[in-house]
Amino acid sequence: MLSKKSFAVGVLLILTGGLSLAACGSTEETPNSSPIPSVEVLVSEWTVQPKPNEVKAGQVKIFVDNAGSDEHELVVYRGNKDELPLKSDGSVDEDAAEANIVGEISGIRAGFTESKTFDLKLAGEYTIFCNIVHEPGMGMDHGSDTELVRHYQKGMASSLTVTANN
Ligand SMILES: [Cu+2]
Repeated sequence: MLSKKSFAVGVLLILTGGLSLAACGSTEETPNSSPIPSVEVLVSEWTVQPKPNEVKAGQVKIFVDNAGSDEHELVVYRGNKDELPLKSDGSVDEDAAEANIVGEISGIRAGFTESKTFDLKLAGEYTIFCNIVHEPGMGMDHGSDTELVRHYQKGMASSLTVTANN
């Protein structure tokens, strides 16, 4: 599909572009350069792993490191995983969840790290997840048009605990 094709082109560019291009994925910012607390989240197929998984309430900078081979995103939701409204297809209903969605980092390409500062001012349980839905890859010839890959259903969700700041 298109994403596989563009991924292949991206790999070619990196291979032909030399070290300077290959290095631009994750080294431009480090968690320690920021005075506010940060959480580093490793995403890949099909996991979301925050480190640490507990942080104090307030401004929090979240770095998402895509170690997989697929594009991913990270949606930050205030509430338990059990409370997430789902669509009938098993993906998260982001419209229904909107009031409790703090924000998201979208379009994180394979091999890249993206970061954003979120206002996690309310203590409690948060759920961070990837809600990308796409067609199966070219290699999966047993797939059909209706067998879409739903990253959330594959297991791309994890909890992040925000503790009171006092
Ligand atoms: Cu994903």
